[in-house]
Amino acid sequence: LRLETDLHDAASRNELVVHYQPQVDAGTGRTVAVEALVRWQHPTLGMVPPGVFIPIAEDSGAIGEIGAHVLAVACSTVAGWHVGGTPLELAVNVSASQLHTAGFSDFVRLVLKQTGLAAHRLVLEVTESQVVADTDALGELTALRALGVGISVDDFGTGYSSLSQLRRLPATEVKIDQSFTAELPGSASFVAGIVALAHSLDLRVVAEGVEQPEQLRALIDAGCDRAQGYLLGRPAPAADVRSRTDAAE
Ligand code: G
Ligand code: G
Ligand code: MN
Ligand code: NA
Repeated sequence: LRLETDLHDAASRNELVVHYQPQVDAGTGRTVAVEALVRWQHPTLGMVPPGVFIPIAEDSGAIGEIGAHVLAVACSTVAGWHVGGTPLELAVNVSASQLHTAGFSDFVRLVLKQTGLAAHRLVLEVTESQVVADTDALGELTALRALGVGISVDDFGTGYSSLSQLRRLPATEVKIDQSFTAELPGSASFVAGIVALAHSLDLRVVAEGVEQPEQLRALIDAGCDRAQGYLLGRPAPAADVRSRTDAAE
């Protein structure tokens, strides 16, 4: 209950910190995107991880304000980032409850306009199980897609969605869940099957949780497009990531 009360003020008190984790192109090894991952610097409890407070924020309704804050901060931070002259893309996690907020896609359009981040550089990550059977969420995702924003299916393969449900999602990308990556280089044919399925639906494939060189090798061999994980870079504050991107050129 304490956390829930404090959460409502976390954004306005500047206690939310956004970290960024690189996503690299499987072919070139170059960083092409970053995923924004929020942390909560609580005044007395210290760093509270999102796995703890995001579910509480979803239940209490604080997720609307927190999500809006993360999106605005991440877009304005990443707008000027580029590697080798190519602007970086930005992935931001979005809860289904945010998609239910009236005017969410209008808010996204406003943030893009105010920060100067082109719509095609933004990818919103949604969890398959949260949105797949949710008509209102699907409608909002379609509106976002129409803006030019990418839609990524996070934790892909861990839900129980049917393929026909997945085909109805206006998605542009899937993220192979880290539980599958962890089994590599075993299960390589299973992952290759996921990649082939996603490509047949014209979806880009990002693998999460890449920790070992053998896993990266197996993912490249499986035709995966992008990779993300501790091997390629841990989530870090903006200043650290920035020094590894355009300043490093
Ligand atoms: O960074 P970490 O691995 O601890 O993230 C744990 C979970 O929190 C992940 O499932 C991630 O999707 C979620 N998460 C991180 N940042 C955000 C955010 O800004 N909004 C939402 N809705 N979820 C987030
Ligand atoms: O669910 P989502 O994909 O949004 O969350 C990503 C989570 O995975 C974050 O909490 C992030 O800190 C974590 N993460 C990122 N890379 C790795 C990795 O290589 N290994 C593990 N175990 N976790 C990772
Ligand atoms: Mn994610
Ligand atoms: Na994930």
